[in-house]
Amino acid sequence: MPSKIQTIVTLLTLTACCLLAPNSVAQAKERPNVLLILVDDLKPALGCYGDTIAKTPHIDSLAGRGMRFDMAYCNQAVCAPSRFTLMLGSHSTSTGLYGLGSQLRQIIPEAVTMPQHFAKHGGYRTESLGKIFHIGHGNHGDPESFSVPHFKEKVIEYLEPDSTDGGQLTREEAYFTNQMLDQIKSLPRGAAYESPEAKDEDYADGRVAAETIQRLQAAKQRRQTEGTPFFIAAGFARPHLPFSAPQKYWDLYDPASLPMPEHEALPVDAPQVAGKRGGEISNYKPVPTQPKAEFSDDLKRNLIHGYYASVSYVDAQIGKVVSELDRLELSENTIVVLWGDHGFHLGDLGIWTKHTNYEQANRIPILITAPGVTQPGTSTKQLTESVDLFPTLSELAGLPAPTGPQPIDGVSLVPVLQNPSARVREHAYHVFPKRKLGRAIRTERHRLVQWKTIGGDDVPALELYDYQTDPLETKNLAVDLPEVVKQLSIVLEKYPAPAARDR
Ligand SMILES: [Ca+2]
Repeated sequence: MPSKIQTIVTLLTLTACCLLAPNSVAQAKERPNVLLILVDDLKPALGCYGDTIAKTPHIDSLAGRGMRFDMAYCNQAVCAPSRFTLMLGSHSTSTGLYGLGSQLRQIIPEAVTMPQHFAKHGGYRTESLGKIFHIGHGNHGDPESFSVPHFKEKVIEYLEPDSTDGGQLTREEAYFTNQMLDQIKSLPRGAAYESPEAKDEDYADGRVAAETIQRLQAAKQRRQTEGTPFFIAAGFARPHLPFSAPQKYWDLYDPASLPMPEHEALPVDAPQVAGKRGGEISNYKPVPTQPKAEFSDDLKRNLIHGYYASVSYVDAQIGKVVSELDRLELSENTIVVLWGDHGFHLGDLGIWTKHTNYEQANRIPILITAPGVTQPGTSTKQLTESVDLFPTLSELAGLPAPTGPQPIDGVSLVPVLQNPSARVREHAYHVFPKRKLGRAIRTERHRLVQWKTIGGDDVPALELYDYQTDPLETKNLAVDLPEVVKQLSIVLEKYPAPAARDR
């Protein structure tokens, strides 16, 4: 038996160790858990964002617990680069990670991603399920980021034999499973949508929700017995194409009352490089394969219906996960974030999917509930970027701010979480690389896009939109409003020269 003095000395030593080691693993028992919910291709087509069509009761309820960000933007409107910006806190122009096939560890071998930062500085056990880092197009995810092997699930998935011409490997399935990448066009196209009588778990997102629930249960046990906080990233694939969702979610909508695109022409006087026709959508049947072909009204309506049905399907899966968090009494010490990796064009400007610098492809939902920090049912119009989540969550968890080695472009949103009027950004910055790189500055009122070859001396092509007078981006006003162009160009000039594409 130790003497009383020995016990007191031991206790004092332990206390001193804790006091001398702020932000250390020793404090892990006090740290909040993190549940990061990532949703593929989710624009703010949600009831909580004022969409009167969307049936999204569970995400709406999640929004009611904390703060909704009304002017949140992704940093690049396509899966892989957008997810890198989130996980690194770095713009793609800072890293060169612009492509679906860009390899993080080849370009920045020692990068410290958000979950790595949480494990290293906070003693977190970090887990990932479903679509987190992009897998496909030559990418294999980032196993280094997590404490345990990734729970991998499908992105492209069909149950109906007709959707795959009787079970053949289709183009997008091949892309997302890293098969036949140099022969994609020789493969048949899969269906753009299907609506079988099926259970939630018959598709990937239902299985990701079920596994996340298991992981939460195990994490609760671990927290109780070992004190280990968790960082769980759960990634859902819908509403990414194909719109494969059980029939019951399609039945939530009356196709006749769905909103059809209001304005289907590209903006007047916009540079050709900025627009988009064909691309990803053309890899699905029955979409016309000619890039300039018109879509029938039926096709447009089915695609819009499929998007909303997929959003409702995902909403139900997220509801199950959040409800389990409550049942396990974890909500009071778990930060919950919902993030869409980029927006989505549903025929507006005649564009489908993403890959542009326009509003619909770049505005995203961000919901943050931080126990003890956010107030229920709050919202903010402060401009926000994906890169901000890494420093924000680090600060909320009492961890040091991220320092790289990758360049950190994000700023902490904690002041905004405490006060929705607090200002941490004057604008949001996002980019999209095509033949030229388009770099955009979005303020509350305007968006300037400058299209220029990386490292080239070509005269930049400019776009300017005024969302107060022209919310649908019908006309490029760059020539009409030279003073605004000048002012926003000065802002853009302050950014570092963009990293090369072929790094
Ligand atoms: Ca995506």
